Amino acid sequence: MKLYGMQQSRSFRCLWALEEAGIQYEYVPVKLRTEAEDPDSAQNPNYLSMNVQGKVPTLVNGDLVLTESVAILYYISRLAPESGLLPNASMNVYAHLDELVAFILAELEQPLWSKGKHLFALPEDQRIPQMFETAKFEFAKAVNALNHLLGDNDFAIADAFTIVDILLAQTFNWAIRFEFDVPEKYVELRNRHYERPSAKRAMAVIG
Ligand SMILES: N[C@@H](CCC(=O)N[C@@H](CS)C(=O)NCC(=O)O)C(=O)O
Repeated sequence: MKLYGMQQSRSFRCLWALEEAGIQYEYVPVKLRTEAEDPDSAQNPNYLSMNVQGKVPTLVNGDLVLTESVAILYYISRLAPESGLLPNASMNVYAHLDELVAFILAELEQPLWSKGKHLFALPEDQRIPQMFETAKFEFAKAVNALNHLLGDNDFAIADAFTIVDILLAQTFNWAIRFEFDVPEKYVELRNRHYERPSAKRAMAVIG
């Protein structure tokens, strides 16, 4: 299995899950915003044939090619059910897990990526720096909603570490790097989960 990725990107969540699941893999670094002639570029035709948007991450396992980080997280979890990354739980617990995954992507991550796009990812003539304040406002609203969705446990779902904890920790790490206002309890959440040996191994791989 190969994971194509890049530092400081959503690739980390997939690497972390691979390490947590104990699955053998090869990590292939990809470069963004370099010329298509560069064989390591996400714009190189070989890479574009796997990931039409020229984004990271991409997971390849035999004939299977996945280009959405959350689909990759679910796939890894199902390959290694003993990891508990997806718990053996009731319908209601699963419904809550799916709700949190959707919320993290659609509400919590969205303002972070909006800021990233308008800071560096979009072509310069498409960037609107005035939206940074809007992103801050939206992030604060999402954090407030999250306070109501999460309990007071060490883990988001039941009593064990799952893909939701990976997503939360990485999303708050991203928010801290992008200088959003992150309440202390979510800084602590990030710190606690990033102390896991699997996170440290993934960090060492991604560089
Ligand atoms: N929905 C995708 C988003 C992938 C994505 O946007 N990746 C960013 C890095 S975190 C990227 O490759 N950006 C390159 C670009 O926008 O040019 C996922 O979750 O995997």
